[in-house]
Amino acid sequence: MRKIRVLVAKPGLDGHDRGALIISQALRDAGMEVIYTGLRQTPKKIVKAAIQEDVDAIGLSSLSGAHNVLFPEVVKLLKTENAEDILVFGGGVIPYEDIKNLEQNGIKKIFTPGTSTKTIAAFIEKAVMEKRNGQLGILDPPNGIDHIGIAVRSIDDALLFYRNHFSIEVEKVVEVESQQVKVAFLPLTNCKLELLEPLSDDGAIAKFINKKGEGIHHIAFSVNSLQDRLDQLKKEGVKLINETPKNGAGGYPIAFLHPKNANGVLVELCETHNNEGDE
Ligand code: CMX
Repeated sequence: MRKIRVLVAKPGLDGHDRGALIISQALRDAGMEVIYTGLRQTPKKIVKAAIQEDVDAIGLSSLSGAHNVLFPEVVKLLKTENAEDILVFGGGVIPYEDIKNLEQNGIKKIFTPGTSTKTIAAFIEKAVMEKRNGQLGILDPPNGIDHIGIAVRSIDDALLFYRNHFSIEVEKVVEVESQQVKVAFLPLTNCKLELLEPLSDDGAIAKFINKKGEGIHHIAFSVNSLQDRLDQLKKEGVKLINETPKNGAGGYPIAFLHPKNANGVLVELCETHNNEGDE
């Protein structure tokens, strides 16, 4: 299989390329062929080099603040040259307000300072392979929030609030012996609440309540292709609690990520779409 080829380019006037050089080396270490343009390139020169070098992707780095003009210009010129199959990534000092606009204008992903080179390499590799194979999916955001898990001492007591004041009713209650937890599912329009009551002093929920008191225990995203996504997250350097999906209390495959990467929030991923209607 052809190696992934990337052009790392510095458009515009800024004269600092330490970051671009570090990224170039990291992508080489990840097995890619990397061509670096050097400083102060015009979008036209970058597009010409990308086509000549037959690259899969262009990585643009800008610290000058001119990204809003220069990055979309590269995308536009690629289109003019019928080379829009070349993916464009960006990095540098780019305010969050600009990112959405850039990503809507054809930049596949903006990496902000602090992103690990492992994450960047894994993302580019996945995006190029998806493009080559004509698939899309696991680099997209989750489909939504499947549920929010709330640790409570007593489901009956907790329900007084949700039933009496919000008319939210229980759909089903499941006991998970192996985890020593009782789970009540409370469906809302696009999301559920999961009330989690410890069945004994052993088990994760009892441990959580003893340490932190009652409260939000985890947030669960609904995703497609759960195993592929876990493999991708692992490659990107995200610490997983479950490396393979397990069967969740809701009857569909789930996996937990370590809270370390999510500011102390326990994140669960659920692959709900295969089992729609079973819950
Ligand atoms: N919020 C924030 N941090 C949490 C956490 C939470 N709710 N639960 C655990 N952690 C932290 C721990 O403090 C620990 O941190 P360090 O590694 O820094 O010490 C880390 O996560 C791992 O926790 P652990 O208890 O050492 O590891 P385990 O592998 O034994 O268990 C976990 C981890 C998340 C799977 C377990 O604690 C848990 O919560 N299980 C799910 C319980 C549950 O919700 N069951 C209901 C049904 C779920 C379903 O099937 O849908």
